[in-house]
Amino acid sequence: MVFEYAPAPESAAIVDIRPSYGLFVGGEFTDGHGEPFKTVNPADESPLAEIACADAADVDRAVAAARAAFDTVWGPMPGAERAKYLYRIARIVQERSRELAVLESIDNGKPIRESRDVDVPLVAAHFFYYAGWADKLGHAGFGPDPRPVGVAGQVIPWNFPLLMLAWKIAPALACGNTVVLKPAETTPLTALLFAEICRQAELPPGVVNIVTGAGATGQALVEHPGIDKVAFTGSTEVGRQIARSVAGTSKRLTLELGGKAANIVYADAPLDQAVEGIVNGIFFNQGHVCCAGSRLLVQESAADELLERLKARMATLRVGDPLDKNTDVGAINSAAQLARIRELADAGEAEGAERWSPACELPGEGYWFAPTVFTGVAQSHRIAREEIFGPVLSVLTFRTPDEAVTKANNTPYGLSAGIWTEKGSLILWTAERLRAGVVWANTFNKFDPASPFGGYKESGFGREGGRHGLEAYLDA
Ligand code: TAP
Repeated sequence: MVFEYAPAPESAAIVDIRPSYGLFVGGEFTDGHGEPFKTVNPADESPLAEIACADAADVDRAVAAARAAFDTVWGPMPGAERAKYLYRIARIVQERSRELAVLESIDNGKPIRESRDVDVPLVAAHFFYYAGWADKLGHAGFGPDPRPVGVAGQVIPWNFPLLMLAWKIAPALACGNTVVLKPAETTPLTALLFAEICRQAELPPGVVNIVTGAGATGQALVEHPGIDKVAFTGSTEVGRQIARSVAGTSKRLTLELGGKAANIVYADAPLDQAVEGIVNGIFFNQGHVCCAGSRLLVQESAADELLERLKARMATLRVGDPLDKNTDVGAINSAAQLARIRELADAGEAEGAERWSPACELPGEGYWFAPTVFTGVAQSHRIAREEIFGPVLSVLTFRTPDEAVTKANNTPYGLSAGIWTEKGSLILWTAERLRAGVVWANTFNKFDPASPFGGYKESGFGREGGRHGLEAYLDA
């Protein structure tokens, strides 16, 4: 079967999901030679489309297409010309934002309010932001003539499918690299719609290639000798495997891995504002967020009051249809992820923590988990140590700022943290001592293309976003 490209209808009010999708290689949609797989709607388990699977030979073709485009077109192109394509992509993303948001919510399960107001606008913002850098790289402090690295192999997870794609592709292209990107198996659709957008923008063939498939496709990509750089976002476990496979080669590597962020609330904090930040920190995107505020550290004297207000607020959360604009918490992305969340929540109870969820009726079909809070959590409990990647909050208490910092840093991860207090000096004192790549003060889960993002320790290395995000894609 040959996949014909058909532009989306002019008034793409309704998303046009095709029965099957091919790989995007050298500017064409083509067959894959692996076993095709289905992507399902996590809100009701209905199959959405059949997706081609790239085997090692397909990955090889994609890398060859990216290399040819790098050598002949994209690498030599002046930055100002590359910028025009990135601006064009950004504008098309804006024009097709409704279609992208609906498709993202259908394939991922996230509430439409989030895909519409957060994910897709940030995707456009990333392309606009990095378009602005493309002709100014000589003024970015990397020396007068920084060069692109070459062909980048990029592997992304399912929690922010299109946004992670933008974080990877926008800086790579701005610097003059070409890319082969593998989306997650459970959320390939917006990456494939993005491939159409590349064609609509008349991006030269081979500059962006999308290879769909499971972990084996990702492995074939990161192990391919023809790529110069690996950029990975996903679990710490897979990140470790990738680091091992890249060791001893000349490939550059950046890893954005898991997290177990502490959201620290001091007793003087404005509690209602803190409650909003806690809810946003752990229930945004069903808690499928690497920087989720999954450990609430609350000062003992304010704990009872805060928990009472938090529970009252949780009782107002609407769980259900991701396409309903009133929904706050959508579907869990996959059966596998739901099983992991259940296992960890059960472990929380078994280890002696107290579990609470508001009364809420979950849909009968699909993958669902009610917003959950655990109190009486000890640092040794699995729910305090392991990344749950779901709508589950573990609450611990502290008495002094020193204790807060010690508990916050007592994790192998180091991606993000939050601090809530009226005292500016306490914010600075705490932030200086936290071993976390991003520290939010009196807010949480705020993202901006100009801000670098990345972790310490087992949360990985390298920064994405901002001027720092250029470093990974330049031989300076
Ligand atoms: P992973 O299982 O690690 O999957 C991430 C990507 O890697 C997917 O595309 C996956 O393909 C692919 N993959 C699996 N095995 C591979 C291998 N051996 N070699 C190369 N690629 C391979 O993570 P996930 O479950 O999708 O995402 C959840 C994790 O990602 C969480 O731990 C979360 O914290 C982390 N995450 C981190 C960040 C940042 S910025 N630090 C952002 C988002 C998510 P399949 O989908 O086919 O398995």
